Amino acid sequence: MKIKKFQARTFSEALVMVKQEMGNDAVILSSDEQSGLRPCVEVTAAVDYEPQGRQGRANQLTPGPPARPMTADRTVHPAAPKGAAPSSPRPETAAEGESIRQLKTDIGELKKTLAQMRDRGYEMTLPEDRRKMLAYLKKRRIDEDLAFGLCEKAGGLDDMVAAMTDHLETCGSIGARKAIVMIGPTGVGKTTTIAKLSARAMKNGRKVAIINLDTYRIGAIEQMRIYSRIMGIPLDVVSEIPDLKKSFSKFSDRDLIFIDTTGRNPRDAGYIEELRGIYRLGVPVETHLLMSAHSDGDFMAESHKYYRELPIDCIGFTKVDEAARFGSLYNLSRLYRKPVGYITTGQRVPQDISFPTSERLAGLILKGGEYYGV
Ligand SMILES: Nc1nc2c(ncn2[C@@H]2O[C@H](COP(=O)(O)OP(=O)(O)OP(=O)(O)O)[C@@H](O)[C@H]2O)c(=O)[nH]1
Ligand SMILES: [Mg+2]
Repeated sequence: MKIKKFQARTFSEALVMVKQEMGNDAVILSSDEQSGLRPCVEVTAAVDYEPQGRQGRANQLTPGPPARPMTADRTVHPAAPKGAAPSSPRPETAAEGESIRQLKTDIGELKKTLAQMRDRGYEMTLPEDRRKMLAYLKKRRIDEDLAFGLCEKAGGLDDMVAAMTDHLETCGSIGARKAIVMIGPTGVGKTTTIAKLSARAMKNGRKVAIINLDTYRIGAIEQMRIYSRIMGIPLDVVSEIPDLKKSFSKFSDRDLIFIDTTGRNPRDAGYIEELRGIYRLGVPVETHLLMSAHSDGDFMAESHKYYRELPIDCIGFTKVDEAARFGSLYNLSRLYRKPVGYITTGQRVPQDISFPTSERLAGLILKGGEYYGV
């Protein structure tokens, strides 16, 4: 076990130093705040040191003849020709095999316990009021790392709203480019949001058109046909990305063209590559990624791996009215480092959409739906 003291200006800085030097498995043993002319924090951390990685450590702990590599027992056939392996190991006895399995289970348990201790250890380094704040943030589903950053600077709830306001960026306006493509997982509300945004744009005197890009050929265009008919907006349906160009020419007299895409699982092979084709057409396109505020946090974070390959300009959060916690809005806008364009708060077209300031957004995330009126 390696034990070391770290000194830094803040706990976060000290924790970053611990992580950098000792890795994620480090455990905080103690912490101390030192006042004076140069106030600082001192954190003592420990790590169960593993110079050769997991396998190396398992070998060290394995009973039996010294330096007998466990992997050789499994990978070298007893009948292998001489010289095929560095040494010819004797087969593992049943009792040895059982004790190795037991040791592996114990090590797994130990690692889990260490990880829990580490998380609790980080928390324990905080003064009481900040610990309460951290619990408040976690309850609102704000990612732990971000929560640490927030409660380090903030004294009370209003300070936290102010700190979060500084971190959150919102779009001043949308539709700066001629075309807006709406992407996002299935059923998040892409078509409905386009209807809402189109209605607003028309109210502001802009001439709008809609293209339904149905490359998956699921034929789900009826909903959009109805919206376009009611609002008197021309609609084109395209099933191959290169054909988009023809639609763009057709709508050359329009100020704004919305492109509705078919919802797909971002993990689907080829989906993101297919969307990339849009940007090769040489038409100025603004990309809006829609995410449902009540989606599973893990799925949202995982889908970032795929969507980040696209030139996203802003994020729209839908179904805010159905969410109980709003931490994902903060987590995702920080993860993508993109501004929030709008939030949608219901099924009604066109009214259930709003364009909050960073401060109102921070209020929603930290104080809840009642504060925002949803
Ligand atoms: N509660 C609530 N429902 C919404 C909101 N936005 C959309 N919906 C509903 O969500 C459902 C799916 O909306 P769509 O607009 O069809 O979603 P989509 O992303 O176009 O779906 P796919 O094209 O199938 O991927 C519909 O029943 C919408 O009325 C919202 O802000 N709040
Ligand atoms: Mg749709």
